Amino acid sequence: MKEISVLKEWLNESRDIVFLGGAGVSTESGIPDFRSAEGLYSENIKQQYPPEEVLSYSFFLSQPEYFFEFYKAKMLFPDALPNMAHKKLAELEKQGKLKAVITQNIDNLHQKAGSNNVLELHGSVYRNYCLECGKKYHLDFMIASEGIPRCSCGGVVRPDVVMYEESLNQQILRDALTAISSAEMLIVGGTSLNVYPAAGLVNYYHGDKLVLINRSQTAFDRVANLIVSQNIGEVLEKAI
Ligand code: CNA
Repeated sequence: MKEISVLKEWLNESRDIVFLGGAGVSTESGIPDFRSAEGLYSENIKQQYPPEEVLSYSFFLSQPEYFFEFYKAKMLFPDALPNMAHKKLAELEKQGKLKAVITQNIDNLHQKAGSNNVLELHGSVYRNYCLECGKKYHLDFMIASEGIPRCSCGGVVRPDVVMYEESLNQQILRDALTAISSAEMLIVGGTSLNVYPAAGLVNYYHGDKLVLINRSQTAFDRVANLIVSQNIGEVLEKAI
C-alpha cells in the first residue's frame, strides 16, 4: 500500500518523532474506545446516563455509587496486554527516534510495552488516592473494593484520572506542547480528535510530516500530510 511506504520512508528519515494517541490505540488489546460503532458511547445509548455525564466531576460528587459502578465495569481492564501499536512505538523509542508518546489513554499499556517517556494527559487508572488524607492506592484495591472505595481514614478513594469538567495537569500539558512544537514528524493515531484540549495539541505542530492513522475520518484530516485509514497495530507493524 502506497501510504505505508510513505510512512516507512518518513520514519526512516526522521529523528525527532512524537506520537499522539487515543483510545483507538488500545482497541486491538480488547479495550473498547468511546466513539467507534462498538465503542462505549453506542453501547450506553440505552443506559440511564450518557458516559460523558457519568464520567464528570459533578456526577462523581452527586452520585458516587453509580460513578464507581460504571467506572469499575467499563474503564478497568487489568488483564489487557499491549498490542503491536504499543510494542512498535516502544521499539521506535529504543532506537532513539521517538521522543515522546502523548496519550489520552488511562490504561498504562504504553508503559507495559516498555515506553519510558509517556505523557498521560488524562491520568491513569493505576494511580488512586484518598480525597481526605491523600493516601495512595493501587488499581487492585479499587477492583477489590465494593461500592465506593474507602480509605482506612474513611475518605473516598478516587482514580487519578481527569474527569470531564476537570483541568489537565499543566506540567504534562506544557511538556506535550514542547514535544509537539519541536517535532520533525507527528503521528496521530487512534483518536477521533473530539476531546479538547488534547485535540488542540495538533495545532502546535509546524512541520510537514503530520500523519493521521485512524479507522474513521477525523476533524483534522484536512491538515494532515498523510492519512492511513487502517488498524493502527497493523499499520505500525508494517511500517516500523
Ligand atoms: P474516541 O473518541 O473513542 O476515538 C477513537 C478513535 O479511534 C475513533 O475515531 C476510531 O475510529 C479510532 N479507532 C478505533 N480503533 C482503531 C484502530 N484499531 N486503529 C485505528 N483507529 C482506531 O477516543 P479518543 O481517545 O479520541 O477520546 C478521548 C477519550 C477516550 C479520552 O478521554 C480517553 O481517556 C478515553 N478512553 C480511554 C480508553 C483507554 O485508556 N484505553 C478507553 C476508552 C476511552
